[in-house]
Amino acid sequence: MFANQQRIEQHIELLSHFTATPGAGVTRLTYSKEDLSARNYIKDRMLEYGLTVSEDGFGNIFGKLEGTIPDAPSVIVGSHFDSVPNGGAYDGTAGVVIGLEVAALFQESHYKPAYPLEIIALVEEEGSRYGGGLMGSRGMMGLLTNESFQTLTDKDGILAVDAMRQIGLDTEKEKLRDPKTMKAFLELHIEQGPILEENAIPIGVVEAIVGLTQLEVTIQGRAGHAGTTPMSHRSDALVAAAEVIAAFPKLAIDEGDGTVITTGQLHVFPNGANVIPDKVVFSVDIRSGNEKHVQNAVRKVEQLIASKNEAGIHTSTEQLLYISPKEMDENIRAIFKETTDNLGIPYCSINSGAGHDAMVFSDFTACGMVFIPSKDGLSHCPEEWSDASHLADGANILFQTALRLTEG
Ligand code: HGY
Ligand code: MN
Ligand code: MN
Ligand code: MN
Repeated sequence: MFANQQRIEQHIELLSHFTATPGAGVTRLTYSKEDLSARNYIKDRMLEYGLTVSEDGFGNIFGKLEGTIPDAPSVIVGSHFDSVPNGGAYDGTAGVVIGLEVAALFQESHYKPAYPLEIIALVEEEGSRYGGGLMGSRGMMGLLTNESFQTLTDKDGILAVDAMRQIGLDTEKEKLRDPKTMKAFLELHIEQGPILEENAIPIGVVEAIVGLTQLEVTIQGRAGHAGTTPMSHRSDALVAAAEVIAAFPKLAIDEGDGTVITTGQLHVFPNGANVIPDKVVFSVDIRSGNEKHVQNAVRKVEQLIASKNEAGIHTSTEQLLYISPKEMDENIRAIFKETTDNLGIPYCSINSGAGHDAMVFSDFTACGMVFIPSKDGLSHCPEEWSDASHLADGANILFQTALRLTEG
């Protein structure tokens, strides 16, 4: 039984239509109407492939094929279905689609698993609406307090729980997942970098995922008239922020070992062309495969920001997310490699510079990730693209692995 490449391509194509920015990539924010359209499509396919469908109190979607062993833990296959603003059609979605394909192959093969198979579609991995990221998986595993979730708002002040209700989700549903109900988590993802394509290798078996932290920095200055305020009398929040952000590239390079620092979000208040900015809020994303470098970089960034506390300028830094580097499960990596070999597909071992839900689950169950090449190494942009034949390769690997892990 082999993956149906055409069916996979169709899922990717149809899901890409559920975007708030047609013609400018995929923008699918959590609990938006685009989320609802994608959610309904995913749930319909899960039903079509014989799964029992449910959603938890965060809106994560589960499709379950019961096993013959009563109350046995599930082999879970999936990824996230939200996106970055103006992102691509494959980040996260490819992993959900491969999960759907694995379910379809189980149905077509009439295979009765001993351990249940679950397909999962997770919310808010990117953090595009609520900040931080990995919300659906962290929430499932109890890493978000109920209080913090009940008060969570987006940048327009809309409560997450209200946004959930607006698309018909029940916020009172069970939120916590007992790790004892999880046997393994398998995630296919696009590489989002150039390595596989440059080396013409269709499959990467992920060894480890970088550690990462997301900071939110607020710099408070004093508003004033752009024309009448002498330069010597200013506490310009944006100038202070710009001096800090401009120092990040050198700080990352000096830290070395592939450490990266990015400011992707910056909000200026009151944002008037003739007003001296009195407040700036910006993001700082810091990553490295070595936890020491992440911690060093956080400390140096915080010192740099604190050094701006001078006449009229006040700074504050909040850590929205911190996850240490994570190794993928050795046994699953071995099964991926053996399966890929048996299928005659070339592969290499690879590390992930991107964060993934598998980083969260790996503290609770055995996790494995498989990468497929990204065209020109591009991701988080409308040009993001992967070859459907590589998706089919990935589906075959995850199907065979899921067969092995669900057998008694
Ligand atoms: O930021 C990341 O690495 C992932 O795309 N959320
Ligand atoms: Mn189309
Ligand atoms: Mn992403
Ligand atoms: Mn992703």
